[in-house]
Amino acid sequence: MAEKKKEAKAKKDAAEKVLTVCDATQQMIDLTRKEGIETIFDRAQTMKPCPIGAEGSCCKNCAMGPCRVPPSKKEGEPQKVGLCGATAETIAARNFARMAAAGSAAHSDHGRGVAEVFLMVAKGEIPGYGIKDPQKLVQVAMDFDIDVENLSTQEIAIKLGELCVAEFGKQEGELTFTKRAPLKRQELWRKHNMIPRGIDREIVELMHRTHMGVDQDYKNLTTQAARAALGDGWGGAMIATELQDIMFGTPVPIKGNINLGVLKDDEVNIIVHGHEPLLSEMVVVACQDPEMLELAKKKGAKGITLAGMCCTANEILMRHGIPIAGNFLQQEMAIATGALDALVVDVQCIMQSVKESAENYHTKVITTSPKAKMTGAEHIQFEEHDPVTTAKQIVTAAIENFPNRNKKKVTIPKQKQDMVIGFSHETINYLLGGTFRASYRPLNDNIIGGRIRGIAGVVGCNNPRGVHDEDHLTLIKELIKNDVIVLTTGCSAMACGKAGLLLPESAKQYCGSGLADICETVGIPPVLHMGACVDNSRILVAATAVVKEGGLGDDICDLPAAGAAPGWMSEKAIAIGHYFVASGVYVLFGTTFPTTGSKKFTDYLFNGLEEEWGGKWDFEPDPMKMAQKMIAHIDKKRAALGIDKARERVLMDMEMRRELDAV
Ligand code: SF4
Ligand code: MSK
Repeated sequence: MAEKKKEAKAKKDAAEKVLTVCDATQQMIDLTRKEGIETIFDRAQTMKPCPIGAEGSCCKNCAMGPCRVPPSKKEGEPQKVGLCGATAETIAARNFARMAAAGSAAHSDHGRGVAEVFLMVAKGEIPGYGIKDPQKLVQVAMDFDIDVENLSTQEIAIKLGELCVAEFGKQEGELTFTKRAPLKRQELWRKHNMIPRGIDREIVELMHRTHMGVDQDYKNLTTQAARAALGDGWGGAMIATELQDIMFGTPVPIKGNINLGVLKDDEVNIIVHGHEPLLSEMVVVACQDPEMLELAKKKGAKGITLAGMCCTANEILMRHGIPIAGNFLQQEMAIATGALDALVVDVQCIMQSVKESAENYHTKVITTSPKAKMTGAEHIQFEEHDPVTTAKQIVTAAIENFPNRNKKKVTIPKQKQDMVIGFSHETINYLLGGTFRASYRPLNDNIIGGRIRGIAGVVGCNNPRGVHDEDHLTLIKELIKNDVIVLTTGCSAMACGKAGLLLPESAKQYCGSGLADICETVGIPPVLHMGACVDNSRILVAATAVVKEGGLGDDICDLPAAGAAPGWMSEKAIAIGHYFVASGVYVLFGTTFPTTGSKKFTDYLFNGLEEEWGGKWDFEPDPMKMAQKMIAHIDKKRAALGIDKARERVLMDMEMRRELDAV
């Protein structure tokens, strides 16, 4: 009886708990609960995370385990070790390193796919794709020391494609894009043997070193984890971003809109979800094809609405203004609108539960990548040589499914928010400096002068262990209130979009006077949407450009800047965080931190690394405190640069004036 009462109370508490600050999501949580359809928000209440796994104290790297080595509870009690004698710090470091390896592999495999398609495009083997940004092609080719003067566009593209594909399997030397980093950073990387040789090689070596009985020095493991992560940020992810820009266009500011209200009750609704823009670029074209529109009409629909989810959404939003239906935690919610005819997925961040959710409605879940199939889902494989045909097949399947929609089950939330997006590094350069003298000088001057206090990168996922979107928004509002300009990507950018922070007008409402003035003068929002998860590489390039512009030190670690992922969940976030730390940035994670089971290792990440690399990790679950820590770090850097005084608006009295006159 007591058990039953307890269970009933737990259910009541869960029902009353605030789960999201997004009204559209709340409406769908209420609806799914009423209909008895379970979603991630419900599972997060009933399944608690394993405390030993959460703190990185469980090793299952061999069949003598799993071994659990949580911190000793009683004073004087010896710290447990694994059967093989592995210490808590070795186990936590190995687990952390494996997360970094998996995250780096995910971005980099995406990058490899892009490089392979790019090469085929350059050779003229794929109809429908081309070179949309020849200027960027030349710039990137020069990074690879290609003699652009004597080559045609096609020849440059072929050479660049071949060299980019080769970066993945390179065995010796240094990854080409690492040359883009400030010279001081490159020297530091060389000193610590951290420059990646080849993207695949560093990940393989990291997996080897974390195997039972190999690397048992947590510091050595942390360095190789950085080498693999740098191979992601300055390698795989950067290749993905740059080649996608060359093929599909470098983003420029455009208007878009976001949230479940972008779906339409009288049109065929298709959502593309995942991370790669290769197929979705062509789905955009197919949805505008007169033949497809005609078919949609024949089936009783007024048209075709294409929307995105997660980072595939960011990719087609940034380049085409295609609306976003929602971020990571909204994937089941989009299905629950009852108006989704096809959920088309590629790779990463696709919850297996979408198939189960779709069983309650008419939604077709269509997988497209041979790397990511889902039991029970329809598979229409993306044929790289003929993306037009694959895209048309997918759109046709969605249209054919439209008549199966049960109108009584359709509930589309009305929330739909406008936003301005498309802030690539090149765009920021032009916007701040002007087309004829594109430069970061005005940004640097405003930082030095104190109107902008510093720069923050706020990125990453949603995590149902916290309140959906809330941590991102609380943190970012506090930062811009304190004149810190925010660069954002991924699901964090979408949270900002839904809350109206990606509109220039939001500056007046939320920013401190310095940042508000700049935003008004230049006409930009205080939070700049820079793209998908792989586009965090754009933040690295922007940070380097600020260093090279001068006046703010000679390495990334000198900048008044900090990074955060308050609602992270993906292994990719660990890879991103680690390449930012290894690039000299102070990085804070919220929600949970995967190494706290080992005080020694965590202390190394949070304190020891700064002395060696200039950057460091930190954990802060409270977003307000997180903002304060970031601002304190920014102020510390301002003081070190000697520009802290610029922020103090000292009013001169007569005596001070007399002193000045006397000089
Ligand atoms: Fe246990 Fe060592 Fe095997 Fe890990 S590697 S499971 S700590 S015996
Ligand atoms: S989609 S990795 S939930 S940001 Fe890139 Fe969002 Fe995180 Fe996936």
